[in-house]
Amino acid sequence: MKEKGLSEDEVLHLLADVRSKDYSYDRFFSTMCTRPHIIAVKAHEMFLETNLGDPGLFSGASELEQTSIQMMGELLHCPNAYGYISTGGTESNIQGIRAARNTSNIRNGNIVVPKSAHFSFDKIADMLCLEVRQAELDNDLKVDLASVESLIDQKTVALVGIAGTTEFGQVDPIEDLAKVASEKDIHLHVDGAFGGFVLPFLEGDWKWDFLVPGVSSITIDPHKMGLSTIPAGGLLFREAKKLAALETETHYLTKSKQVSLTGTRSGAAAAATYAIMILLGREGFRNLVKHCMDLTGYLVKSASEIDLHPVIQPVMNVVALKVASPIRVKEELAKRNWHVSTTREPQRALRLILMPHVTFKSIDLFLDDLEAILYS
Ligand code: 0PR
Repeated sequence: MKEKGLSEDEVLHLLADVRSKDYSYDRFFSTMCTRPHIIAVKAHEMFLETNLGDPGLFSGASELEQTSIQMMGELLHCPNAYGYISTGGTESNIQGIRAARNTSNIRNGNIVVPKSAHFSFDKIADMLCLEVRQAELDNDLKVDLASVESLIDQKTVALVGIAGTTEFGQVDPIEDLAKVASEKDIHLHVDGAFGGFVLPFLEGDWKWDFLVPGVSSITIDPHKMGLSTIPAGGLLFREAKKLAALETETHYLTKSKQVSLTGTRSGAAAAATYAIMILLGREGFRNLVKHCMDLTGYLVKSASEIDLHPVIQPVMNVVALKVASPIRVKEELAKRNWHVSTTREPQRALRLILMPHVTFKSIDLFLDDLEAILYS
């Protein structure tokens, strides 16, 4: 830090300069985030200085957090859900499993996750000292129930199902997992970080949330398909005692107990999440998801015209396209300022997320470049 500071204008110029080095969302097919809705940005700004780490000082922000959780609970068929606004899917997954472990009375336990689980579960293994057992997937890339059952033992503290896998957007057979979990009295955590704001608005009769008896907790991220600002995650429990299992005594704060992983945390994310949900309503989200699914259908159809096909028929707005040498193709696309990612072996493919910032035009331009890379 220099002795003498700069003028505000100089600082802003420097910031704008650096910001111009960031790529634009217009060129992203790799991300599960998107530009936040303007109302979310405004709400975020209004509540930026609030601190939910000491909620008694910010009862307004705290009220918005509770209302956001209640609205997400309604969406997931449990209006009386207990939870909090976290920093994202990783924190929600960590805390969901921590609650399961803390209420189980099992030491040196394990959890059974699908092989398709997000890497946040690797962090969980390390942080919570739990063995993470990976269950096989079936041909549709859903978790295989027999494999899950074979991995469960006396030390299993939680099963995990995914509603919208990171790489393929697939939904695990949550009802089947819930049956097994209920029979064995094991916590079932559903990772709906991505699918949480998609499945409730998708056509079809999806049974994956608290409507299914046996689902104990759900991760749902407002900063993905919820159009909220980063960092906004949601963690919801069916029962109060699970949330209570995360409590730490806080002694000198305005509330005597805290459930979040972080201490000081802005109320901005809660306000942004609240604002977007009341602004759009279910109808607005339904339209948004329909738009993303239209983009998805358009991409799949247009790709098939250049003989490219998805690994699985997309369930939500995630497409994994089979191409030769996906990593090389990804690098070539990056040279043309298109940002995609690839799925893992053994189904290595180009992974494309059709977020609201994508347009029909950008799909056309992208596929023109992809065709040129592949065939010329
Ligand atoms: N669970 C699932 C199913 C996820 O897909 C993700 C993240 C998480 C949990 C963790 O969420 P947080 O990243 O909010 O902690 N899925 C994306 C991924 O890892 C996140 C992402 C977002 C990646 C933007 C890249 C990017 O540019 O692929």
